[in-house]
Amino acid sequence: METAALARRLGAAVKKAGTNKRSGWFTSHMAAASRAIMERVPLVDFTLEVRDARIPISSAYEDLRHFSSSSMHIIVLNKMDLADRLQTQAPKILSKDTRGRELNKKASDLGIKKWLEYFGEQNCICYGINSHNKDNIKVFLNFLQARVRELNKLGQPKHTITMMLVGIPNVGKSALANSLHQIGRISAAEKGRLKHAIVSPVAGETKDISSLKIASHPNIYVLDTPGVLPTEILDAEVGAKLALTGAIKDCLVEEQELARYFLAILNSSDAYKDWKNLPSEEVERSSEDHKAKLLGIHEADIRRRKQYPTDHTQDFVVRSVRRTLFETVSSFKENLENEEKMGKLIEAQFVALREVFHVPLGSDEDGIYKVAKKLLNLYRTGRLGHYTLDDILRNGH
Ligand SMILES: Nc1nc2c(ncn2[C@@H]2O[C@H](COP(=O)(O)OP(=O)(O)OP(=O)(O)O)[C@@H](O)[C@H]2O)c(=O)[nH]1
Ligand SMILES: [Mg+2]
Repeated sequence: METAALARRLGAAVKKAGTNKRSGWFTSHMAAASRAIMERVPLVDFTLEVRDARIPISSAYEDLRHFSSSSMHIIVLNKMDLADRLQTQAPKILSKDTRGRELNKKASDLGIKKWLEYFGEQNCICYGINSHNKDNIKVFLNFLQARVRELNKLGQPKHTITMMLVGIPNVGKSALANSLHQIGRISAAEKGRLKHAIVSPVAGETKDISSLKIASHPNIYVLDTPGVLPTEILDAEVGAKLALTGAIKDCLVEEQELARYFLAILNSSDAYKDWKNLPSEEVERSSEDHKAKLLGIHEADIRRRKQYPTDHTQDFVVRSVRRTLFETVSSFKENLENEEKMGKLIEAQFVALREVFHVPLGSDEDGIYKVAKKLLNLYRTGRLGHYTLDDILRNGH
């Protein structure tokens, strides 16, 4: 199938980029960070392994594979808002402690979802969150404090607890550290300046280990660490998924290839079917003009509004992209299981999207690159559907 073929091609590019000593993704900096992290594992009270909820298996932190079923190791599936909602849902606890059974049952009663169940079956403590959601973070903080109370019951109570956030690049470790720090400190009514870990959509932004306080009585600190990838990514499909979700810098693979891979995923999914009843562009434009007139907005203002990009224009673009993707896939009558046919549809989509994104007719390569970048940006911010790219059945072990 075309999706698999594109994944293999992309995965091969990822593998090749990794082995390049000067410009690859496994830098000497990453090697040093990996050593520093592993030295700290025995010293901290908990390790929170942050993974990307869109790829719960492919985003594992290799060095910690053997620790994952320890009660001091918690797998945090972050970016739940971007993953398939039918597979991962609101945060629910699956714990293997003495109360684990009860929590497990409660979770499955609520229809909780296959990934959390999967990790529960592997005897792993797993938690799903969206680091940008305050309510999520509050519940997660309570969960962490409950783990600390449990730990303190086991031995001499500790007044200072450390939790180290580890993970591959770009999974949201720093964003999570900041949210826990902001919310934890506010609820503890502590004064003093808030710290800020650098958060960036580009992988590999955190360079050093830093500590942020997230609770008092007992004092709990999280350590934010740089993202680390394995020295080699042997599985091409894993490499492709890491590149698409942003764990590997885009400049190391081609954006065009990433966008093609995304389109193949979208075309083989059901997500686009939700965009069936979007109003046509003409209807949308005339209703906008009508609204503006009712509000007494002058014609010249309407023109000016259309000229400058605002959030409103952005929404308009998102709807046009969705409409275009829906129309191109649903009117395509050939077999998408066939690699060549899928390729044909994807190229037609690039042409159609060029118009939607107003990419001027320049050189073909440049135009495709611009469309690819814009499309990837919309996908990565969750505006073109929610996809979980890993599969339990195929990867289950
Ligand atoms: N939609 C969504 N985006 C998130 C979430 N958490 C983090 N992000 C975004 O993901 C990107 C990466 O976040 P970071 O916190 O810098 O990731 P990191 O793991 O610290 O990355 P490195 O320091 O490079 O290893 C940023 O653009 C964040 O805004 C989330 O739960 N949902
Ligand atoms: Mg970071």
